[in-house]
Amino acid sequence: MELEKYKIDEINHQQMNKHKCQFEYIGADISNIDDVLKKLTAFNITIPSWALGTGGTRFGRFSGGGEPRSLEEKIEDVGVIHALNKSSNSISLHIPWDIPENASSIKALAAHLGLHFDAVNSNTFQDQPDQKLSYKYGSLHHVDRAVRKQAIEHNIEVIKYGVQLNSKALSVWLSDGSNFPGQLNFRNAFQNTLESLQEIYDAMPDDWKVWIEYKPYEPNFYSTTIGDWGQSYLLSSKLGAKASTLVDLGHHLQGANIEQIVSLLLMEGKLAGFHFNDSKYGDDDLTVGSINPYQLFLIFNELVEGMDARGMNHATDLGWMIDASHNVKDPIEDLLQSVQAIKIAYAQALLVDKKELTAAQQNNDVALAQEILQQAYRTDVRPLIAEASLRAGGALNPIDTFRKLSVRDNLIKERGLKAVATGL
Ligand SMILES: [Mn+2]
Repeated sequence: MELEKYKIDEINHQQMNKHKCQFEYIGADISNIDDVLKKLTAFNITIPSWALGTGGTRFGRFSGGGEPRSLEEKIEDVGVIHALNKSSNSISLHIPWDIPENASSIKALAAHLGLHFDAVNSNTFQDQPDQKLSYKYGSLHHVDRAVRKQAIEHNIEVIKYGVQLNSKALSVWLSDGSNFPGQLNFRNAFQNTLESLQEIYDAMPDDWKVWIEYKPYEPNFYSTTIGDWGQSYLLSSKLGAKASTLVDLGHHLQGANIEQIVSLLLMEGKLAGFHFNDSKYGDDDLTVGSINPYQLFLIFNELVEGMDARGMNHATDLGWMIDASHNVKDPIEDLLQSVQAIKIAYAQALLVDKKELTAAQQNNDVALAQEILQQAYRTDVRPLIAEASLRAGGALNPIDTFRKLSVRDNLIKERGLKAVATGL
């Protein structure tokens, strides 16, 4: 289904007076408001193809109805999200869950909805039904060269699909690791991974990038071969300029200072981008900003500061992607909330008074530095996000509009109550 703009406009119209009041109130306080709005409008966050169905856990999965049954329907759902928030103009595919059988018709559908394809993701953490060798003991790090070769070939195949769709990056997450002490020789596992990645790297087109994701544990619980940002950075440094480190917010041990990691990776030109989500305990894949919005703000503060220091374009020079999926919400509402939370954190970071903060840091004025950051964090920037969305042709309040237009009911009518998305 496709959302008609006039229906969104009608709901905006009903909310316009209240919005105008709120926008004028906050606008009076911000000197560079046009610049902030321009940056907010340009800032888009990629929707992963695997998040459009209801997520599951290893214990169960409770489908919500009207889920997309094909890649085409997943693209249509991203189209709905983008029509509402004007901030989700791309989709990231996971192979083999979402193989584009007919690239040109898939591309045409996406373009019709104002979408393009971001990074493609490989999958060597599961065995596929027609697969010759098993990944039970890992893929790119495997002790057996034949298994490594199979995993390398899969990644090269994913690149080929991506090239057909005009993607420009391959995102690699490995579950490779060990469950028990003694199971692995760490150095050999690392070297095998490096050699395998080098073969994949060499097969990439010149204008492509490879993003190397890390994760400390799960599904392996003793060691992960790319377990932290240092290990990922080591690999991406050895591979070359087209390789960099992808930060997934859920892939850290509790208490890790993610904003500091981000700052240093940016300094070295080795930050690929983000998988956004939130967590209370581990890789919970909860809605972005639902648990710790202050951390998200602090990360964006480092991003804005670090990107500005290198003269980078906030909207296009890093990969911004959601990697969250949960089992009790409507997936489209969940994604709308996530994008909203990201844009709020970004807007707040844009409001930080950099000059004053630098002066406070130089003077060791610790209390003032905190005041400056929290002044920005405690600003209710939602009218700014709404105004940016309105100017781009989206909804003032995307979730509210999604509900008022009964989008899910319409999807259930179209696809049925028992429609289950492919993927996780
Ligand atoms: Mn991820």
